[in-house]
Amino acid sequence: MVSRRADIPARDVEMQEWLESMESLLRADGPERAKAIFRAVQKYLADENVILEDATLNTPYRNTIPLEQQPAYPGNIELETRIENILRWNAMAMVLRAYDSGTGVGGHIGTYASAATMMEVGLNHFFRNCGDDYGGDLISIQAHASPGVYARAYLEGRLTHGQLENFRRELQSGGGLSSYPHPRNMPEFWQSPSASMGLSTPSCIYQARFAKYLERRGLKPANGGKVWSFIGDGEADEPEVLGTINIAAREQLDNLIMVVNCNLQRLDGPVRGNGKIIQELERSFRGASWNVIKVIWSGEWDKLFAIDHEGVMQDRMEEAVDGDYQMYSVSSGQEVRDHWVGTNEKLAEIMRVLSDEEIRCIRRGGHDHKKIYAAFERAVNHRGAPTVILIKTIKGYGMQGYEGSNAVHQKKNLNADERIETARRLGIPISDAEAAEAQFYRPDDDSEEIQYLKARRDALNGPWPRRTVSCPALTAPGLDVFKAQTEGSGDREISTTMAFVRMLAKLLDHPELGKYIVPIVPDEARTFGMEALFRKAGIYSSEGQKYRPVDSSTLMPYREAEDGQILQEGICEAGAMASFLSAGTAYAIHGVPTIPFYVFYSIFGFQRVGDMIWSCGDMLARGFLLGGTSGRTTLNGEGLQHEDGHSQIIANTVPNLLSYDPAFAYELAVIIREGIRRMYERQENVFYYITIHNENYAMPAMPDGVGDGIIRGMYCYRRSAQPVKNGRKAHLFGSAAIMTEVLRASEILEGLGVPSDVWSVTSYNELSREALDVERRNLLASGESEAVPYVQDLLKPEQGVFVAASDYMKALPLSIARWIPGPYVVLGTDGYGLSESRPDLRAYFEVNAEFIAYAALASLVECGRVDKSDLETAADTFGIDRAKPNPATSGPAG
Ligand SMILES: Cc1ncc(C[n+]2csc(CCOP(=O)(O)OP(=O)(O)O)c2C)c(N)n1
Ligand SMILES: [Mg+2]
Repeated sequence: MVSRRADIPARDVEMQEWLESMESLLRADGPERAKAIFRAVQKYLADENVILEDATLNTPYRNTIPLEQQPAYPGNIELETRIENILRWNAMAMVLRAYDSGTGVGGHIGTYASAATMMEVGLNHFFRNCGDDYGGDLISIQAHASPGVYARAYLEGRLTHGQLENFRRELQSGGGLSSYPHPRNMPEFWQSPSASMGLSTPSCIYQARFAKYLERRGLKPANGGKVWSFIGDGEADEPEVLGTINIAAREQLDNLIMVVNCNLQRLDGPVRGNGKIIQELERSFRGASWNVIKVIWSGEWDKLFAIDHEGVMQDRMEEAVDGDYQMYSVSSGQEVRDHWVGTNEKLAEIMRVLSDEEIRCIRRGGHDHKKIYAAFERAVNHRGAPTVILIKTIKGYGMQGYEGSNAVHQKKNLNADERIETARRLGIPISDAEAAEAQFYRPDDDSEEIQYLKARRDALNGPWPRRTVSCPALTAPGLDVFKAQTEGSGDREISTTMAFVRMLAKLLDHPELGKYIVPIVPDEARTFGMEALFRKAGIYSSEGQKYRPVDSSTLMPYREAEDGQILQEGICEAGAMASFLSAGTAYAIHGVPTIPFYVFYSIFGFQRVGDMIWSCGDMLARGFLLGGTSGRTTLNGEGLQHEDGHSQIIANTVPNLLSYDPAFAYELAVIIREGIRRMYERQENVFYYITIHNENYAMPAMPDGVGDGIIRGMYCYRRSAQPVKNGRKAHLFGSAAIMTEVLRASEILEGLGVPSDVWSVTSYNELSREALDVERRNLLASGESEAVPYVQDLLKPEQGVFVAASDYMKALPLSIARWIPGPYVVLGTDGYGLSESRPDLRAYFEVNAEFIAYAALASLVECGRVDKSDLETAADTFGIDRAKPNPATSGPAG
């Protein structure tokens, strides 16, 4: 007789019989056969249009791995618990001492308290560093658990007492510790940043994928290495998390293990008070074809499951919501029993096995070493799909009086009695007075704890975290590689985007650099004219190409290949950025100097995935970001959601990002060559943002002696041949495609007898950064230094008026205003874009040649060099409407 479930009525004989047959099948032929038959039944029903909508997405609310499949634990749990308690204490002490210092620098206790056991099981038994025969694991943790990581490094003797003392005080003598994992600030310690919730998921997914890409392309040995990604359950609400899990399954990333710390709480309160976050996440991940492992209950529950023959306890587990479970974590055993059992006599009977005190203390799976070990072991051995482990814990576990409370996330202080009580409970052998001061505790080097801890890490190739960079330097190519660009295009009109694509093709062909180039596109290759590269370099696909592409007979087929070089990310800028981050950090993670070129619609860069660009800076990524179709008026027709006139401004907010807005192909060539030299030859931790455009014009040959100016941000492109009369002289600054307007404006002015020099500004950002740096040095030298900023020095000999025209907001040219030696008018494209032709857009935004010439004349009028009547005449000739509303604040509708 089949063990009868309570929810099946006794009189439903038919259902009982079906279940009995299933049971005998299972017992006789095993689970695989049972599954096959069940699937056949399900398929039959589907063929009859009877769909079991929720048939397989959720499994019961219990551990995925049953007791009988649980492996033996290979470590010493008693000793590991002792070590864990010391870590818990020191992690808490760091935050408490930071609190006591009165500096208000903050810190978190609750997250690590809930995550400690899973992290310790990983660190003692799984997380393996790179070794002779192993590629090395990349582990990303919940940022707020960082105190526990520091506490461990302290026990290992890798961090000093002083550094712990200076948690969150990085400027203190002897060094401090950053709040969260920040490779930028602790480059020998942290490998990957995670403090901006949600971003570590795409980062880890694409790191796992990029490792496979490197293996398939023969750039890295296929010697394993897992990516472990720990996130919070609240964090899983960030769209980047569930938004990127499909690709991991599609790419069969069995080198990826995500662990969600399901303590059922986020910062303010429950994650899903009225539901179950674990079941919800299970559905999402299973729906995306991940291997899902749930760790919900500790070993103490196993004896209850063993007597739950009718599934009454299981039913109650399914019924209770997270809000109930959270309430249980703060309640007495009696209260839990009463609420849990209610009027259910059968359940009351089962629960009688435990005393009230045992009920109060009964643990969740996330605090049971054996349950965690079983899950981790199964995950590392799973093949063909990524694994997510959903682990149920209590937030602030062990913080008596606070665990599970809604306020626990923000808890930064305990009173003296609570500290002493905590130290006692954790078995920390320090005096009451020391406990009240939250003194750190470190056992002797030859103690059992330290010996064990070190031995375990030695067996796993050394301590974690550790960031070591061992990557060969590349030699930057000579500028002659880009001869086609430096020689100019003759009469042929091309855009900087076309010039870039040709340069990219050249680099792909380069004998030494070629294999390291990683072109990345988010479904925009055709927009940028890159489709010819599909055939040449191939699109990376872990499955190769199982179909004959529709355009196979053309010159530019859509070619996917297992060793394809292009990363075609589809319409997913977050994913593409994560690929850029992976390729840009491969020098540190894998010792492979890949050079990413990520080309995207410039408006969907900073304002769409700016936070990821920020974390590229944190993770010391290298490579080239190319903002295509850039310029508010150069991308005509596309309208306000596409026309970018501000990304250069935002780019300046990323301190180690160099940004350029070049006008000519040769400028682009000089900048890219210099970028390769700095990032891959000199191995500097900078990266590049370059805007490119789709306006075609004849690209001039590179004049002599302008290389340095291009890199520094500005040089004189064309001097006027006319002599200066009555101080009538204009200097026109142009960048990118607006240079065409500036050149035309210069001709207009020349025709009016106003000599004008044309200056190409490749980077206002570089100019202003350098100038501010020089100014600061002079300030500190209190008159001893007379260093002059580059831009000031360059323009010092010049007289006349200065007019800058940019396809970006006026703030960009304005950023160098203080170093201009005369009247300075800035023209730019403040305001929303709109759908129009290029000439009409430029007239509307007041950056066309006529307006530039008008602005120069107006400035000369102010200086008394030109008569006002001449300006009036010019305004009429140029068609300047002086009653026109300001485009910065109006639109086509007025
Ligand atoms: C993008 C972003 N938004 C908000 C925060 C602030 N924040 C830090 S931790 C946290 C709650 C985290 O909850 P959960 O992910 O469940 O982790 P737990 O601490 O519960 O383990 C919040 C809102 C952040 N760091 N990043
Ligand atoms: Mg949480």
